[in-house]
Amino acid sequence: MSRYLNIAMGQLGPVQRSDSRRQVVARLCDMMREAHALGAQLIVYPELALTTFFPRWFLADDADIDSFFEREMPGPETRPLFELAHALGVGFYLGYAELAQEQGRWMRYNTAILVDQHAKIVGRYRKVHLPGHAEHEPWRRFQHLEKRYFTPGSRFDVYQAFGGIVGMALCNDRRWAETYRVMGLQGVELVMIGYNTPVHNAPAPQHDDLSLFHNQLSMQAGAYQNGTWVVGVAKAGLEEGVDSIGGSCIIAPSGEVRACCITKDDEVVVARCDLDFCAIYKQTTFNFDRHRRPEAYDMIVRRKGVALAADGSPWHEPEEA
Ligand code: CDT
Repeated sequence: MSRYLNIAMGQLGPVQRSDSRRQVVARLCDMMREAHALGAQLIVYPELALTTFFPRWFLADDADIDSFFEREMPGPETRPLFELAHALGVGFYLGYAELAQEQGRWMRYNTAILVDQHAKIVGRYRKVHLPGHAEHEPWRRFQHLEKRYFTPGSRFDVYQAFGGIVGMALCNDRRWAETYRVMGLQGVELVMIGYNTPVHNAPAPQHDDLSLFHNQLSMQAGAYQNGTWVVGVAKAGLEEGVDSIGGSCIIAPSGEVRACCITKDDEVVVARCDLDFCAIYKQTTFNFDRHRRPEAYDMIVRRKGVALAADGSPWHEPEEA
C-alpha cells in the first residue's frame, strides 16, 4: 500500500529588517504557487519566516521587540497566504513569533502552525529547546537571545492530518534525540522543522565548518531512529550581515536524503513521499513495543545534565543496602 504526499520545501532567502510583512508574505505566496504547480499538497516554510531573525540583536524596548510578533493568525498581513492556501488546496507549516494572551498576560513564543488544505489551523507548536542566552553578551559578533525573547513550549504533540500522523519542531529542537522520540512514541510519520542557523556559533566557532553536516546528521538520525519522514527548511543566506546555512532537505524513514535545496535563496523543491514507507522501520528494527527498554531509560526524564562526583568521576546512585 502507498500513501503518497507531495511535500514542498519553501526555503526562504534572507529577510532584512526593512522588509515588510507584506513583502515577505508575497514571497511565501509565490513559492506556494510554484509548489502547487509542481503538484505539492503541503509546503513547509522556515522558523520565524515573517521577519528577520531578530534574536541576533539585544533590544531593550518592549515595543521594538513586539514589532516582530504576531498578535493574531491570520492577521491582516498574513491573510493572503491563508486565502491562497484555500484557493489552491495547499496546506502549510509556518514558523513565526507569537504574542499570546494567557490569563491576562501577554506571552511570547517561537511558534509553528500547521494549516490544512482548507486553510484551517489544525496544529500549533511552541519551541521547546530555546538556544542561546538571556543577557546581552557584547563579546559575540552577534547575539542569540532566544532565551530572552521567548517562553519555552512544553509539548511535542502530533496530529492526524494530510493522510498521516504529523508533528512539528523548530530549529534547535532538531539536534535533540528527545524531540523525535517523543513524537515517535506517538507514531509520527512526518516531522516538519523550520530553522535559522547562523554558520558562526559564537561559543563553539571550531564547529562553524561543520554546521551543514550537523544539520543533516541530526535530521537523518531522527528520521531513521523513529521510522519517520523529516522535512527541514531553512531561512538561509546573508541576513543583516549574518550568514545562515541553507541545506533544506527531506529525509526518508531510511535516513536517506530524498531531496534538498541547493541555493541560499527562495527555492522550492518538491518530493513525493510515501507515508507507508515508515511502516517497515516501525515494524522491524524500531518496533518500539518489542525492543525498547524504558526501565533502563528512567534517567532521561529524571536528570537534566551530566552528574559527576566532586573528583570528576561518573556519579552513581548509592547501592541499596
Ligand atoms: N534558531 C535556532 O534555534 N538556531 C540554533 C543556532 C545555534 S548556534 C549556531 C540552531 O540550533 O540551529
